[in-house]
Amino acid sequence: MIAFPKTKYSMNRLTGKRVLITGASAGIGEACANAFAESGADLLLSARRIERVEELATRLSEDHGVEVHTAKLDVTDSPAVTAYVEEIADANLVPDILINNAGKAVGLDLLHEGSLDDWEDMIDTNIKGLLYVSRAIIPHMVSRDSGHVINIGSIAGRWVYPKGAVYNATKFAVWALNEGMNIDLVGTRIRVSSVDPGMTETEFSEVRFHGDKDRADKVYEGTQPLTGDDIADAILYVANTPEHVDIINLVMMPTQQRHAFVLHRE
Ligand code: 8X3
Repeated sequence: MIAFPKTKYSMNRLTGKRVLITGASAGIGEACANAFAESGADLLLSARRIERVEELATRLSEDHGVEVHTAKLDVTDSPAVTAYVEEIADANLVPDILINNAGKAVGLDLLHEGSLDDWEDMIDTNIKGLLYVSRAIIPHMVSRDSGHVINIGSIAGRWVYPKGAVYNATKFAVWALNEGMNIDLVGTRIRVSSVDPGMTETEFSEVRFHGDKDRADKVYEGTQPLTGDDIADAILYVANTPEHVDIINLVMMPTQQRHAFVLHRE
């Protein structure tokens, strides 16, 4: 096999970096944990489902020799987020890269028929959770004048689709917060990026449909969605760019999708 020469285009700038990933127990978060560990980055993995995160951590530290810390964390619990970040700061584990991944869609309903519980869940996780974690971590990045925040947005934050309004609103908020963080951090060396996927097959649809797997499977029928690994690959690219480069938004969709309303099914 021919080994490709290491050029500036294939340089790994992630080895030895510390990456904090929220919602790391499954889907895009888990795929990011795999991808960053493979690149030699140390990890801070958090999720509500601690057993899954601990299993993942054991496997990644054995396979890649990286340092992995885990925490049971619900990003909607503001005091818990503050305490967690104080703990990692005290232990000198402030991350170089924060991946604000924890997020969800719950329910798909006409606005006037929507469930308030579903709304609270999405708003608390996708907007307030992202804010709590960012508010706690970014000051540490500011005092070091280095860091990179990567927010997981969605094409749902560009186009509103029927029955999706509240989920759409939360992802429009991520778009706005990503832009706001960028503006407010100008003059620092802290970069802020969003990666905004279209149709991606993870637990996303099962969660949206309250565990109805058949209904979730139908979302992806006859088409080839993105996978968590596809998104992780893009996030790795965004994180690995040189320090003077800030990718503000990276929008990605399956080749069979070109817009929230334009999807090819076989
Ligand atoms: C996931 C993409 O279009 O299903 O956020 O909302 S979409």
